[in-house]
Amino acid sequence: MSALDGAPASEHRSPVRIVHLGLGSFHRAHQAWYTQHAGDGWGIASFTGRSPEAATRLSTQDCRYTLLTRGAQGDRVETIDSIVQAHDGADLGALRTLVSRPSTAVMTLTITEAGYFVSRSGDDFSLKAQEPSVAADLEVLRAANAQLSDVADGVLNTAPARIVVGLAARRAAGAGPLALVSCDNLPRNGRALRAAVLALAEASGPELAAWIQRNASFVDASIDRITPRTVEADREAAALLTGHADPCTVVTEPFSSWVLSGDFPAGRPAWERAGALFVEDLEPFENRKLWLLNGAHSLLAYAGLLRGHETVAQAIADPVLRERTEALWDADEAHLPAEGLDLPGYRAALVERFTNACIEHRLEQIAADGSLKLGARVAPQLRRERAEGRLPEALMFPLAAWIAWLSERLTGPEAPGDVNDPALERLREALNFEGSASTAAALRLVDPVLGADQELVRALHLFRDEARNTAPSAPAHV
Ligand code: CS2
Repeated sequence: MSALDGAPASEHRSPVRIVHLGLGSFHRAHQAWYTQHAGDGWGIASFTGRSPEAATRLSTQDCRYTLLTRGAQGDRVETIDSIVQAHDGADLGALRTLVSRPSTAVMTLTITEAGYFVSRSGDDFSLKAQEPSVAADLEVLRAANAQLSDVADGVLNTAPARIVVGLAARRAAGAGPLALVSCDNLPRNGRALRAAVLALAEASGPELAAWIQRNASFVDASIDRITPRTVEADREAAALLTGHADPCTVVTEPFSSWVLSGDFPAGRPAWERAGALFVEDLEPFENRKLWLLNGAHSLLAYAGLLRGHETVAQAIADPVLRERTEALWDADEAHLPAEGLDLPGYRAALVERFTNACIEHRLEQIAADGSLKLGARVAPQLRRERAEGRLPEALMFPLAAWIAWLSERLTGPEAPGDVNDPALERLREALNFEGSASTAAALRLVDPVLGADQELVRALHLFRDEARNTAPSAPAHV
């Protein structure tokens, strides 16, 4: 039996029908959970992102792991075994083999906002071909043979390029169409993925790109389940309930949601049995999630860290930040359909989810990659407001707090410099400009149109000091 055949023959494991890229905690708490609860025997082969470590660890325990669900009322544990294989993301051989099997019907992805390398203008996305990691992948694909079968393990940097290699093998094998489901917090994530994959495939030749256009269905999806990084205390809590230690334990909240829009030409699990929703028009759902949940998360992260908080539960319990959050939600609501989304219920549920102190969701974790996240979470509504000539403080506040937080970490001789963002060097340069030029340069990295809006930049620059001054001198743990 080859390693790709999965579990020992003595025990039944589901056959691989899904290939996943991004073997992180969120994948294990979300898509793997839905696939298991669909109950129709679909197995997942999961590939890591940058390092092979998670795959090695999970493989040593047959890819089974404990999911610890922490509600305000208490903990629940269950064993998830829908992931049946775990691989190093650099292992293109395994990827080719699995993607080129006709039985593989779906590819899912959790590669983070930073993994797509696209910029957006209206409904059009284009690949950031100048980014060094993308440019290097384009070069590799250009130089390879038509099937991309000579691209060696470990040479590709980006997930979309790895997908292109997998799809080239599927085409060569005549294995037919499949669906690709993006599970990252980007608006129109399926389209973003399509743009990145097609542009990279073009480098290998027009035939491959044309085949992908005809055979790959790029599904848009809005995904939701708060999944903080697991800490030792979570592993201990899980071990007390299960009676055995599991280093691969994942901790999550009781709430979960998955809304999808698109075709599955080779079939899919009955995810709706586990609560997934299939809709024609995803936009209202994805805007509700990105603007209300993720927008508030970013607000709480930057303003909360400035005010000395460490977790979402601490930040939302701070009356100043609760008021800012409610004001943000009021402003968001003006741009969401009044019918069909149960916005009052959604907001009430968010407060409950954020207040769940059993989930230790670190603000530092959310604060990462702000230059990418804010563009999806607050820029679209703010652009609409600017088109009407308004300067809504409620929507400007998360941006002001972000810039104030960046300036605290990146400027001055004592600056700690601990900012996690792919645009870190450009942010550092931006924040060191004089006066409002610094605000303009930082804002341009989030959204070029907003960054060129002089009136907004002036107002935001003044407001940024106010955001900083809301920080009390001593930590305000509540
Ligand atoms: C968070 C999200 O880290 C972040 O930026 O806002 O990961 C959030 O927890 C999830 O989208 C919840 O579904």
